[in-house]
Amino acid sequence: MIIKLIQPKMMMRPMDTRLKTRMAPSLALLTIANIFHGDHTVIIENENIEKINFNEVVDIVGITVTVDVFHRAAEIAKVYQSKGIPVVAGGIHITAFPERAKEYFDVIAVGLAEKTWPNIIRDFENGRLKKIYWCNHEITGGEIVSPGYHLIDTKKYLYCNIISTSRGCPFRCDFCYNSCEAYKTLYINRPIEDVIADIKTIGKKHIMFIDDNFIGNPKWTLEFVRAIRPMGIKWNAAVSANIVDMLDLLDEMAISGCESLFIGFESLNGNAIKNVHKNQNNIRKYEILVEEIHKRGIMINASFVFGLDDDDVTTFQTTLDWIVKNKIETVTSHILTPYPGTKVYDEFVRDGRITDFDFSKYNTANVVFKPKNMTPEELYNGYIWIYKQVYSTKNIFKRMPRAHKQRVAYFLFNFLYRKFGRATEKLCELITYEKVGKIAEKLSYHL
Ligand code: B12
Ligand code: SF4
Repeated sequence: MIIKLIQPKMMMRPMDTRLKTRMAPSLALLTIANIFHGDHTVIIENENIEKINFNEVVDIVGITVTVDVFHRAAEIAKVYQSKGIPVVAGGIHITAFPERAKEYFDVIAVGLAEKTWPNIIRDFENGRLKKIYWCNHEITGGEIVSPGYHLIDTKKYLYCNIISTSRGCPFRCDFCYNSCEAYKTLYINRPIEDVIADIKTIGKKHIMFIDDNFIGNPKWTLEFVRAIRPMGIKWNAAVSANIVDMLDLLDEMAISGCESLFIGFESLNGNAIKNVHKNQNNIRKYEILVEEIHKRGIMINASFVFGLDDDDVTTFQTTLDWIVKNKIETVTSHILTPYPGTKVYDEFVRDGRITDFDFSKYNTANVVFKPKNMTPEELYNGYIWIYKQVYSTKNIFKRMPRAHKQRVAYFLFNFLYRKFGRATEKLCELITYEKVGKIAEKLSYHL
């Protein structure tokens, strides 16, 4: 059988370049491709990189869907359906909000493909495809399938050393997909030996763990970082802010090669944090958290969300001052976005606050709801303003890390990726994304 797996074109934000769309391959599709270990012919197409070849002969199509690409996924499905080829949609958005998807796709796969895809393919072969397949999360970490890393065309990407060590998150922040019904009970770690096997397959000295929360199960994390320490790799991951209460774990993470941590600070306002039930964040400990991480030679990518009900126009300046004062190495900001299926979405729908139901705008760079203490324009302008301020030359120098060994990575990311991304994009087109990624990796992590 010939199976085609598609990642639709993502919706870029005003500050994005092709460096973002070429950043990494889709682990979801590589995982699905590996479920049958070569029993079928699998073609993976990433629309961010190449045009979809609608003329290729295929038996069934699978599309991975995040909210921003829902509309595009439906368009792609229509073309295949007109040729009589069934289309299966799965992924985070489909899992969080399956109802609306039913009318656009032949099959809806809710949850992890490890539990739905084998049944879908079996039923398709027997001519008995159902409308909806569920993975009810009775799945163990050991059942998670390793992505088919051998299938990646590495020339096309900046970075391919990505590993997922878990699924889900133990927390349920109101704006996150983890607050959706289908994810409420999902949090699993993979067996340590499976993750180590992935590191060996990738065979590189720098790895990015792309879990929602690398310390969701601190006991697992401690055991894991102790196990990878002898491998001598360097790594980055995302963790929740309560790591401030786990300094021993942070010590072990630093010793095992941790270079940088992504943390959802979200807001400097305690009420805002409380109102979205981000209970693991204690704003009174934010500065200690930053200090403890920096003290261990680890850089921080701080994530903030703007437009929470306690935010107003002063929030942007306050946040910028804090970022610069605390020498935060990189910042990711978002406009609050009511992802369908989340608690925030349900509340906003109930209160009539959603102003735009066009999901292609749900990429955290558009105001799609009525903010409480700002106009939509003030929120949008503040979001653009803080990005420009954080990445102004003056503030890049002000935020420069004290440790000399971190400065190359710091300047490469801040200047080449963020500030002059368009020039870097041109260089990538000339000498390939892979080469630019490799040079940056070598220089940044002294590999
Ligand atoms: C890595 C990552 C990226 C990379 C993407 C690299 C790539 N080529 O895919 C980059 C940095 C480029 C990126 C960009 C964006 N991202 Co992003 N990203 C992630 C992250 C951290 C990991 C994704 C991943 O690989 N997971 C591991 C895989 C194996 O898990 P999975 O995708 O869930 O797949 C499993 C199941 O869902 C299912 N499945 C998935 N697809 C399919 C398809 C079929 C047919 C079937 C049967 C099953 C199935 O089976 C898979 C195997 O178990 C997630 C958070 C997360 N936990 O997933 C956010 C996440 C997916 N991103 C998100 C967002 C919002 C974005 C952006 C819009 C951000 C922005 N402001 O620009 C953009 C554009 C998104 C896009 N269209 O791709 C949201 C999506 C929210 C939503 N409701 O849809 C997430 C969930 C983050 C969050 N917590 O809010 N992202
Ligand atoms: S800690 Fe992060 S990943 Fe976990 S529920 Fe909250 S926002 Fe989502």
